[in-house]
Amino acid sequence: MRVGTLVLLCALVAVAWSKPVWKEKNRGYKNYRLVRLSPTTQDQIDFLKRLENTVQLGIDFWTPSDHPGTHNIDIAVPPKTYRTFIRLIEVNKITYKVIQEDIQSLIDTETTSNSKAREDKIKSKACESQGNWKGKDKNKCKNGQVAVATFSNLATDSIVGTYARHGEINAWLDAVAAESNGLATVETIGQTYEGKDMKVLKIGEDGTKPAIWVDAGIHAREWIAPATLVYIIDKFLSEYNSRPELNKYTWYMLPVANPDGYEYSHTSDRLWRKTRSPQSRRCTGVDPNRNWDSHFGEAGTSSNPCSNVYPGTAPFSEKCTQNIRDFINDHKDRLKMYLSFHSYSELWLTPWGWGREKPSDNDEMMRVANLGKTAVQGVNGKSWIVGAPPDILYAASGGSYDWAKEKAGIKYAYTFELRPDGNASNGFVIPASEILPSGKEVYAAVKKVASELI
Ligand code: 0X9
Ligand code: ZN
Repeated sequence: MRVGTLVLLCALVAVAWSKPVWKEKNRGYKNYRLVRLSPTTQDQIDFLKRLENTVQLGIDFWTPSDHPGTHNIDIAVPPKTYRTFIRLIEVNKITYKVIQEDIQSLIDTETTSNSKAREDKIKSKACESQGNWKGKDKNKCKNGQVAVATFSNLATDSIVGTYARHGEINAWLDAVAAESNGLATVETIGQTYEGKDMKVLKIGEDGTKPAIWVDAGIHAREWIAPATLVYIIDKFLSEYNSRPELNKYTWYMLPVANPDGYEYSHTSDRLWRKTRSPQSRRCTGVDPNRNWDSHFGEAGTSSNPCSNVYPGTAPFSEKCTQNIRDFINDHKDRLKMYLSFHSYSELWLTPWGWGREKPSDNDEMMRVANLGKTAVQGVNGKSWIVGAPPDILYAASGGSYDWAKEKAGIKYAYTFELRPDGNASNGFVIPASEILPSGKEVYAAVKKVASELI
């Protein structure tokens, strides 16, 4: 037995005696560190793969271990197991750096930024009938009246630029559809495991035009993704009719693809990723981006129900993936493109996610993706990386966009990893001030690629 493995086993026995970290309720992240590792040898990568399956340590790989080549691997580590973790890393001679001392402080900053964004929205709304708000950090409307912010009325007001709750997003979809003069309608495509409505906004007429599907928030904790899609929906509602590249399609937009997980990430655990269906005596949830019927259970998955990349017992074991599958199957003859928004790393992921093989139309996939990348760059100068996950990220099977292309036959299928970039030290937890810049760059990309599909 190698020394690294022996130390790992001893550490696990020690950790097993203490209270398991995954059982915490209303989980906080005080003194959780984000540690960036730079493995250089295959042995080190193999060791990290074993570590990734060691759920007892309570560590959370923000970047999976089979990230190829020279990339960093970021891991959130609880204070309780930090010393054990570092000992394991040092025994295996892996270079590391602590890039965040306290993940809870990131969460707190994000919460404050979101409260501020919500308050600004409400003040702006409160002033609308009185001659407009004076702007950021002001409590007055332009006519001198006080702008009163009450948090009760955000649901049907504009939520653009905020991290809204699932109920608020659903209420907003209903409200914008009602005000759209028939341009948009809401369709409930089913309920989740917990009974939440999954609402899709359809923009444009049904039944005749080719169509494009966009979803966000398959992973619960990737809040920038639903917020970016809400921004894009808002832009569509004002620009669809005047932009030929938009109005030649009917668009189906699902801002929260995993509502149970998304709500749980708001109420109980900011870093929750999976669904919320019970999987074993101790562990809850399936990775909904491993739950699709495309190379199910192969690369980038774990058979441990406690793992963040547990694919479930069978393809489409989850209600949320079933509902999307059924809707897409019902519309697949008209669907030209499938887009799925995730975070983070600023990547434009092309098919396939499951392995290094390339689709026969890979050149066309890459052509359109590179045009999208250029459009993103034109907005805020962000330089996204284009490519297939096994080449630029890591192989992951059972993913939604692979299924959309392979099984539903949708020619253009992409996954986006939104802000921040892979070198950032805040990952999934970014201030609400990033929502509008993210929305603008992704909207530019979506418009561009819509004009290029053949
Ligand atoms: O691991 C994932 O599911 C995605 N990354 S994330 O950090 N958002 O979790 C990458 C998905 C790439 N797509 C597939 N491999 N299907
Ligand atoms: Zn994701």
